[in-house]
Amino acid sequence: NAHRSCVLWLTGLSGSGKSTLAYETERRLHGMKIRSYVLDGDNLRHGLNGDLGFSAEHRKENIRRTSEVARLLVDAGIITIIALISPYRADRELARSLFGEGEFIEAYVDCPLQVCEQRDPKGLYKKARAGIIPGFTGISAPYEAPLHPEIVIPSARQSLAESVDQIIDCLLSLRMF
Ligand code: GGZ
Repeated sequence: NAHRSCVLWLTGLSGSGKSTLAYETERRLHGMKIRSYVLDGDNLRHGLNGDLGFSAEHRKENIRRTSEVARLLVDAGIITIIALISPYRADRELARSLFGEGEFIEAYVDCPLQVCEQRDPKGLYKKARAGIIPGFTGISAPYEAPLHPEIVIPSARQSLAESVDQIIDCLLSLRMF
C-alpha cells in the first residue's frame, strides 16, 4: 500500500473544530489503510511543548518544534495531520519552508469567532472575556487568517463528514494515494 506523505496543517481559532476534524480524518484514512498521525497542539502542550505558554515567542517555538516533528514523520512516510491555532502567518510560512512543493497542505478551518465563542466547550472564551486568560486568540491576541491556503473548510456551514470529504478529495487531487 504505497502512498506519498505530506503534512495537513489545520489552522483556525480555538473551538473552530481543528482537533475533531484531525481525528476524524485520521480515522477515515485508517479505514483506507493509509498511515497517518495527528499532532494536536493541546496534547503536545502536555509533553514536548509543556514548557511553552501563549506569548507570540512561545507560540512561534511551539509551531517550530511541531513542524520539525512533522518533518520526521513525513520522512517516515506518514501523512501527518497538525491541529494548531498557529495564529501568525510568518510562523506558518516557516513551517511550510521545511517541506517541498505539494508536501505542505494548509487548511484554514474557517469558523466565525461568534460561533466558536458560542460553542465555548472549555469555557475559555468566557474566561478570556473576563480577563482571566490574557492574550487569548480572537479576543485579546490576533489571528491572521491564511491568504492562500490550499483548502478552506467552512466548518460552521457543513457537516464533519463533508469537511473530511473535502480533505480526502484534496489529497486525491494531489495524487497522495
Ligand atoms: C489561545 C489558548 C490560550 C490562549 C489556552 N490563546 O481550543 P483549545 O483551548 O482546547 O486548544 C487551545 C490550545 C491552543 O494551543 P495551540 O498550541 O494550538 O496554540 S498556538 O498554535 O497558538 O501555539 C486552547 C488553549 O490551548 N488555550 N490559552 N491564550 N488558546
